[in-house]
Amino acid sequence: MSIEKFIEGIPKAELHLHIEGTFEPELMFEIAKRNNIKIKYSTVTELKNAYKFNNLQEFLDIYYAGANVLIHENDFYDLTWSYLNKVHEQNVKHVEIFFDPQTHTDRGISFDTVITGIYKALEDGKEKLGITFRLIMSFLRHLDEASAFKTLEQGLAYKKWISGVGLDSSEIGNPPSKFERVFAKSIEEGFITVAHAGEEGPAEYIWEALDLLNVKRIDHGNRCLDDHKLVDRLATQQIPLTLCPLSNLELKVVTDLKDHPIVKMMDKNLLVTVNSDDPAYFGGYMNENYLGIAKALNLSKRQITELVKNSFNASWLPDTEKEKYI
Ligand code: ES4
Ligand code: ZN
Repeated sequence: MSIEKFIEGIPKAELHLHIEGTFEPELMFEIAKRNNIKIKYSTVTELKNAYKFNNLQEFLDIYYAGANVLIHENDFYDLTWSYLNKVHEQNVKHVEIFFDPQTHTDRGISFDTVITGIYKALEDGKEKLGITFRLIMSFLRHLDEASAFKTLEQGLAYKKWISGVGLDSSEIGNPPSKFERVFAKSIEEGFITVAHAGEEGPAEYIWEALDLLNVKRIDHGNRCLDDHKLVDRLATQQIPLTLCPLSNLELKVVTDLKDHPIVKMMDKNLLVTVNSDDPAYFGGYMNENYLGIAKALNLSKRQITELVKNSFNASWLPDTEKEKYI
């Protein structure tokens, strides 16, 4: 069997996905039209041509601009439903997805509108497509602690729907320590914590995420390789890293997929997983991410199977559910 068919056929889990990053240009134009909002670009092609990034910040500027057209509950529903249908075709069985409440509440959209639209689609996805899910509310680290606290307060009313909290957006200059108290309160309230760390930022930020935010997974974590003591810690405790190969390529975290550290990390006994991050912006969903590294790094089917098993292992599914896949 070809490597393509093998990747397509194997049941997969996605653990690092920003729902706002699944906003395909075609849907963006459709929603902008019905909401009477003008997009800076006049055609889908023109918009897609703007997707050329030299770093994380250049991407974030376009990503936040795109999210501006999302106004009504059904916009958030359509965004999520369209993502679920896409990954259903790719044999994705379980998703743990981020949403960024502040991206929307800061422009006057209510927390309820955002989460209800997303959640209803996830419920429909479970019922109609058989995709199980967890939802993670992510704080924007370029904003202040007070704003994160306010967001946490808003999330408390939806505790039943939200499994965890995360930390994303502009990493350099916004260390995990900035959110130590918000995360402590989040844990007190029963949320699991994760954080983006070591994507562009230093290994020190990964230490902080572990020691100050008590995270159960590190999102990205590429830069851990700069610090062998950190690698030891992550390997010994089997803290999962949610890697995003195409994202790393598009944001110039790596210059070529052939240089992607995933195999080096597996060799160091790190619990690494493959994810798509912001697939509408980075040119691929789950299968494209797996295929990208499989080809660039000449991965065997055994290595791909191991990566897939890692994802189910690192997921927040109960053991009885995990066992179906590992
Ligand atoms: C993100 Cl790739 C990445 N890094 C940090 N924050 C983000 N938000 C959406 N995508
Ligand atoms: Zn991310």
